[in-house]
Amino acid sequence: MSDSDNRQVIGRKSFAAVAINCAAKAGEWIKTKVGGYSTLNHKTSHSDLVTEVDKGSENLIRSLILTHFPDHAVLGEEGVEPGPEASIAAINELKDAEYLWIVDPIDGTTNFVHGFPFFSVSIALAHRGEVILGVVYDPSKDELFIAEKGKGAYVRGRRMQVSREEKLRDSLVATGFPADRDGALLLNMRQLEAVAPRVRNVRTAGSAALHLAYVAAGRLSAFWEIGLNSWDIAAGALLIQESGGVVTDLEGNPYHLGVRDVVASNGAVHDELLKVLRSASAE
Ligand code: 2AM
Ligand code: CA
Repeated sequence: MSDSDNRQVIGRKSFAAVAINCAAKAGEWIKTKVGGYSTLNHKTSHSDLVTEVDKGSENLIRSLILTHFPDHAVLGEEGVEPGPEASIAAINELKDAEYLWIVDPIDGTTNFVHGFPFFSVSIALAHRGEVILGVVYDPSKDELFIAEKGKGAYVRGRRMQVSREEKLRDSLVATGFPADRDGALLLNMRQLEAVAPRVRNVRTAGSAALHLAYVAAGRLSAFWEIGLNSWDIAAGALLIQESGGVVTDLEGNPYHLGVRDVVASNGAVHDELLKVLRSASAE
């Protein structure tokens, strides 16, 4: 490596430092806007919301990333047309980029709009299709969850470990109610009907990224949701993998950037949960 290359590397911030900076800055700003947003628009349905704060947060994150890494690609929720087709096309187009940042500027916009303090900023970095860095920041609790591939996952400076439940009957499980009321929501209701009697209890708090972070931290045994987008899942999936858990699609295939129907768990209850979910899909 030449001297000039060396100087560049030394002067560069690490990927993790940039991700933390982006999530913290955006999160703190979002928190000041709870109850104070001015424009509320609907995307695919009456329950699929977006505000100017989602867009401002994404702009802030995008410009910070590109300041440090002008050659990297950035995929953000607000840069993609609403609806599953555009989301699938966007990730397909970008997934093989050398470096791709995948950003959800507010995950849990409905909660943000209602002042329910469970929303997050989710930022992942993929290298040729593999997630190598994930940050989920919860500004309401000032909790930052971070994982780097092969280096573990941390919250508040402590290494995270998934929970130890071995059976669904001892498990606290979360799901999310999809915005697609005529399709995904109906299947989700059948799944809920199958899962609820078999677990200790079910939670549905409204931010997929934060639910995934909670599985990583051992606060939830498992989480599933259907019809999600890459930016809801990418960072949280790495948090779980680096905390000893398992992330798959509904069929049990390992997580990849194209997964939309996600099942995530501590590993021990994974097969049991998949079986129950499959029985509901088959009905
Ligand atoms: P969002 O707030 O970034 O939109 C709630 O069940 C979870 O589903 C949240 O993570 C939310 O992310 C996501 N979500 C909401 N509407 C959605 C839609 N139309 N398609 C996919 N995911 C959606
Ligand atoms: Ca969002």
